Amino acid sequence: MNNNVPEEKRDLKKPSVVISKDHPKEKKKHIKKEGRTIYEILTDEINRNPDMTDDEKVAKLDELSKIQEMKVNILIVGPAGVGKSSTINSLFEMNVATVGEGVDPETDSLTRYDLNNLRLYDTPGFGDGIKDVDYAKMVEKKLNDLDKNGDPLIDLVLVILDAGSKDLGTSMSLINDTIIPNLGRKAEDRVLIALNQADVAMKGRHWDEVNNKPDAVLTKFLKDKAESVRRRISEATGVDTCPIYYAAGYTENGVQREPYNLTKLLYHIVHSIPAKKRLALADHVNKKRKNWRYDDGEDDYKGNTLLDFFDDVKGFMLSGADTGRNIGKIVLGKPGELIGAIIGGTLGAIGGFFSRLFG
Ligand SMILES: Nc1nc2c(ncn2[C@@H]2O[C@H](COP(=O)(O)OP(=O)(O)OP(=O)(O)O)[C@@H](O)[C@H]2O)c(=O)[nH]1
Ligand SMILES: [Mg+2]
Repeated sequence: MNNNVPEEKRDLKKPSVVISKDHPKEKKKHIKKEGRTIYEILTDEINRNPDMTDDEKVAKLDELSKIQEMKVNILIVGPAGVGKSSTINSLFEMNVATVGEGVDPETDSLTRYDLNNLRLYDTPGFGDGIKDVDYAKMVEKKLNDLDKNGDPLIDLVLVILDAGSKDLGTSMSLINDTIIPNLGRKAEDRVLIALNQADVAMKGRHWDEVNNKPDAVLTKFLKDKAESVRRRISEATGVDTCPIYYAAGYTENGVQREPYNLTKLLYHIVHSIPAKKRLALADHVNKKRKNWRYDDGEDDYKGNTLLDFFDDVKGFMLSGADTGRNIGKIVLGKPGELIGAIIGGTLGAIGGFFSRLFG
């Protein structure tokens, strides 16, 4: 395969569907729901900043336009029916990834969703319909695609596994024999393993319906599972990953299961993306507040996600001023207030944007 040709110049064999928010219908929805994009807010803030000279403004706007060109590319892989499409739909503001209800793999070839600078590649599930070897080839090819700077195109591979599955053999082979070897050095920075369907991992038992979380028995089961996956990858490849468990949630016959630990999943995704590119995700975080309500409480995932986004904006707007994480630690738990307080004054619009991030 020719790895030296940038993706943009190559014919993608299976881009099949590119659903873009530039489509007039989508655009209307996008603007109505999200208001100004973070890039538009930053442009206004720069133009209005009384403390900057015209030359400084031009330089900052130039820098911003470079940031705006940066794409984040996330490849989502996992077995058939594990909840890849449901996960995309829960995380991001996009009701376009089809969610399967029948027995056939719903997503039958690589599907790319363009949400402005955020590009999500949803794969069909392996195991059914598509042969494991063909699936591995498709993943390998994508991992060897380069962007226009000659860097690897894929910023992050999100591997979704079934938290309840006893046999993870095929998934382990895909991770150990295909994904990690094709990520090169520091593979652990570009792969995230997430165990979905935590709610039904013990066939629906031990799920606390009232508080939408696993009870102590199921929590132990899930932690053991995550640890076992971590160990199997580490032993086979020497790469240390940090598998997490969550539930993407579902709606079925009017019954709704709200997501669990989606906050943790988003935090790990944002944190894995290079700081300069993170803003690409900020515009598309799902605004449904209930999606972000339940997690294991082991950390302030929402606050930390905001700080990660903020780190980026701070670096860009205040170049060098250190108002970051130390202050963050003090006020953590009230991320909206925190961001507003730190940014304050002229950058208030940005604070407002981030305080509304999770609906
Ligand atoms: N109980 C439960 N069901 C889920 C969860 N996430 C997804 N599902 C259900 O699992 C089924 C498959 O979900 P999809 O999102 O279509 O899975 P997929 O991995 O994209 O499937 P393919 O594209 O066919 O490989 C649907 O019925 C979802 O509602 C979850 O966290 N808990
Ligand atoms: Mg799917």
